[in-house]
Amino acid sequence: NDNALNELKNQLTSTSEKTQLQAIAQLSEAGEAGLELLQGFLLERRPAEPTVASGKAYQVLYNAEVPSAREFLQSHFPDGLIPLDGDGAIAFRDVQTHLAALEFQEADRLTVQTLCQLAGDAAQERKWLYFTEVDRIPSDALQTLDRLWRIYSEGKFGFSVQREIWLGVGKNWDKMWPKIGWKEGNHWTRYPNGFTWDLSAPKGHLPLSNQLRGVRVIERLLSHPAWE
Ligand code: UYC
Repeated sequence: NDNALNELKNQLTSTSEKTQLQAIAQLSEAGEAGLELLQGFLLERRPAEPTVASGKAYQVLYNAEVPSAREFLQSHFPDGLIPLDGDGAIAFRDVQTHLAALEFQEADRLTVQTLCQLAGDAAQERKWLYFTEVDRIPSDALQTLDRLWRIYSEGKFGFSVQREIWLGVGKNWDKMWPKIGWKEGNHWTRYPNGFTWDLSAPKGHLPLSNQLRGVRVIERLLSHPAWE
């Protein structure tokens, strides 16, 4: 009813991210009226930086399978919530599309691929990063990838999220792995099916960084000047 919808609409303007996310989840189940409120929310917020809440609202509309919602996004946000242009924009847009669609496994694969592209020809050909190549990845590219992962994951995923956890455990990898679900006891989580490819995953679970060749790549990624 109207009262309940109004209350949810108010909650969208809350300063608490958690309250906003709860309101969005409820609006996503409130039929077309709920989806229309989410559209209004995106338009009102448009001048400001996308947030975890606007990312969620976008994701709900994108996945609603309601033609009017898709048409709204097509006409107002045809390239996703975060406008991407310049060098490498196509790769970032691909990542954005899969994140918006909640296709986290494909987004993860494209993220690694994009990092390799940015790290130079040798890395691109090899299809994995050598740790000395990580510093060549421009800060703004890493920040863009991180932003995409954060806003389409309720703030759960992304390099900066992993970095905070890593700093929180005193840069101790043995403490880090179980926290982000990459290891349990003595057992490494197996790629790809051992990982959790949805938002029920622990904080910092994605994007993945293969540890087969050691921790130096992720160490460089999480110590990159981009995060200072
Ligand atoms: N894999 O176990 N991983 C692969 C992870 C390890 C291994 C890819 C992450 C431990 C092999 C991704 C973890 C290990 C391959 C990840 C993990 C291991 C492979 C695909 C938890 C054995 C086949 C992209 C830390 C004990 C490929 C890529 C190959 C692939 C990710 C084995 C994304 C986060 C130490 C044999 N694993 N990986 O990089 O190169 O190939 O042989 O981390």
